[in-house]
Amino acid sequence: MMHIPSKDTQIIDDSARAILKTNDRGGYTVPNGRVYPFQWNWDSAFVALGFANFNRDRAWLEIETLFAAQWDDGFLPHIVFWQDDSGYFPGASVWDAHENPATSGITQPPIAASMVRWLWDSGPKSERETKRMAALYPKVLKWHRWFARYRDPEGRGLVVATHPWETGRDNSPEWDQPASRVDISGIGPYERRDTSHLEPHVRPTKLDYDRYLAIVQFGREHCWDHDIIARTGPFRVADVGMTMILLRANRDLLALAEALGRRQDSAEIKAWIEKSRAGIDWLWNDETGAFCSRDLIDGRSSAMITSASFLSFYAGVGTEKQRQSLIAHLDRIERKINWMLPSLDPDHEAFDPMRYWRGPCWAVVTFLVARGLLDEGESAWAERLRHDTAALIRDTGFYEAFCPISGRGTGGDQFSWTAAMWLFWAG
Ligand code: 9YW
Repeated sequence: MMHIPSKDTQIIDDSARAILKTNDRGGYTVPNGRVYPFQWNWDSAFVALGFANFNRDRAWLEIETLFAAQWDDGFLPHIVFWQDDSGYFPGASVWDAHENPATSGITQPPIAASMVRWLWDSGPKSERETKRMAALYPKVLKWHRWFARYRDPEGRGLVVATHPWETGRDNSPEWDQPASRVDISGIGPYERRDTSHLEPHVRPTKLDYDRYLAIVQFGREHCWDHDIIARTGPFRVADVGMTMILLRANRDLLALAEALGRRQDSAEIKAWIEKSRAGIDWLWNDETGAFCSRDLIDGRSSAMITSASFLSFYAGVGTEKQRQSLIAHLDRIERKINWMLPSLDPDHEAFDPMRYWRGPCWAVVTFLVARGLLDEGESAWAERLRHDTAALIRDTGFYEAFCPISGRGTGGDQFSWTAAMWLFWAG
């Protein structure tokens, strides 16, 4: 591997800020100008933390703009198409989900509540910021009510993902089996744009895309009726990542409700938390010794250890024995690669260190896992994850993700959420 000498932290800080400014489209930030020219849901939440480093007003605005696209029923889309751009496929007309603004019809990991709490807690708690927090609070609550109403059809306290894109971990091998029953016979010809910006070997395959589009087609044919989609759609998986993230987000929302004196809401949020804490054990796979996603159609566990498995620390769940098992996995994984935290267990046959969510390290998930480990008293591990993320960025650049073996960048560069993670945490 070519080793670029370490640069001064100040220079990297400046580059990170410059990336956020360059990707700022006025009120929202694109993840990457070429590859992802719209507003993405969980990206914006992470990006807000990056802006908080130098422009708190802009940080709040990022989340406010995202919630300006909330549907009447509380749903918050995964993409908001504020402007047209032919550089991304599938665009607004393929989704045909919502107008003014045009949006996609699926959601993404519900992390915004946690970011609102972080933002407010880390600030001066001035009247102005408290007002902004208080104005966002009911919108976030409405989104979480939407999750409780639509995304737990079996009442297990877990989150069902209805599309791999919803999980934010698009082509994780966890979805290979559940997506294999998606009927792709009705997919006509289409032109991908991602592979004209990036090398195909770092992206999801054609088969993955056929399935993604067939599931979009199902949603469109059912006029994005989320009741129908979550009960009868072709892809329904209890996602370990979204479930852990929502559990933590509900705890953060509860803290905001209490700060605002919203006692009735507190009782409702506490009930969600309790239900999830009790239900989460269904995701524990005893043979694998980890929390894994589970297909709701055939009830099977993925039996795969992914970076999302370690979000149990972030969610604050797991028995002592379960935690020990997960720490033992970290010890084992660490010996197999050079940079933590890979998105898939390197001992798994599907491990592919450059291909998106099948191996590369993603700064955002690593950050959440590190945060959880720190909260749970595993500070040495938390520091190791921070250190590795900082080294990857310092030596390679602000890539979308990184190879855990060579440290090379993979996916887009000048990436907003990687810059944000440097500013808020790693740098
Ligand atoms: C795509 C924007 C998004 C992230 C996802 C990531 C990728 C979009 O990019 O998905 O079309 O491949 O998987 O988590 O929000 O950065």
